[in-house]
Amino acid sequence: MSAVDSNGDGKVDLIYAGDRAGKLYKFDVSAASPASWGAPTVLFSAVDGSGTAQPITSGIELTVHPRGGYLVTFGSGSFVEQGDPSVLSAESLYGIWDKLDGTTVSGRSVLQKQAVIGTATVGGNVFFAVSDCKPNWGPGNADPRQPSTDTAGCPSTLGGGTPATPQRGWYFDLPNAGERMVADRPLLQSGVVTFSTLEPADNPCTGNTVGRRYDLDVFTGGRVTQGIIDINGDGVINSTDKITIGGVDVYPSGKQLVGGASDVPLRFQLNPISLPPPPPPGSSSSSSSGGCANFVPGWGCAGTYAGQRQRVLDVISSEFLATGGGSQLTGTQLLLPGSSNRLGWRQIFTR
Ligand SMILES: [Ca+2]
Ligand SMILES: [Ca+2]
Repeated sequence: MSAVDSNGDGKVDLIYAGDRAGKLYKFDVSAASPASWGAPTVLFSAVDGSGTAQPITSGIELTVHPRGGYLVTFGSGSFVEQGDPSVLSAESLYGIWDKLDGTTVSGRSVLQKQAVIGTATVGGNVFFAVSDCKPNWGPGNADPRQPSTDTAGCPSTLGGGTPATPQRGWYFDLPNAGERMVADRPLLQSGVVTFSTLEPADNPCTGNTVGRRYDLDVFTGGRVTQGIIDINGDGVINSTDKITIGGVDVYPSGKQLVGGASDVPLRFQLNPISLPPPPPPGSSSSSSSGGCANFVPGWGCAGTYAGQRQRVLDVISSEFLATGGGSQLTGTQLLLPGSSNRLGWRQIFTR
């Protein structure tokens, strides 16, 4: 479930929630009187490629869409009932555009498909690359994410080379049988949405459960075009942290987790940054900016610090089971996209 205060008055206006029949509901609770809220809308019904409903038991995360409305992200799958571990149904990750115009999203036929297009093993770890297709958000403004004509990053089997009719989001079918998204929620930060998936072992006593972590561009469902994983473990993210797919070097879109599966990754800053002090009350930001063109009071020169490495921890018993203990936490470097200056913020309302 995810709740939205769309007008910033401290009161929730919209609620998105899924059910075990694959229904993504939207509740409009913007009216002052609960009696006026009305019935929920089924914004989207998640079904696999064969039309079988996909249960939604994970949390939901959303962000503002560049064309207005919200992009609602979630994954499908179930791991709550006794028989769930042996269910090998096809599950998916989704990004659904709610345009807030009263329309619903009819199905995956109006979504851009993404898929794993290659894997590579580096240092004993399995990394993979996801396609780079671009959803067609329809005619309008100069959105940089135009329909893909890149058949290398978006094969023709995914629609590459043939711009699609206007779409309402993206989907990604999890590649392995039994793989599912049952984490508390996706982690969304700086345009990167991270999903943790689980692939239960047939025998729960073996502990050989696996999972995967997918780091996707939230607005395409495809791969992030900058490095975000330190795949060779040298503490630096640079052009050497690429894998070769079809003769092309690309930054990986995720990693296989052996010996367990992550829940929601935690993200924290690896190296504290020495920031200039905030400007004194009443002064203009430029007085303390030191010549920085995009000084942010209380933070510093955003342009200088954008792109700082952060660290993603895959928490839970995932990888230390396979590695036999040790630190019990396995981290990978994360490099946030560095061209966005302000990376993200949350507004806190007083009551
Ligand atoms: Ca509100
Ligand atoms: Ca590296």
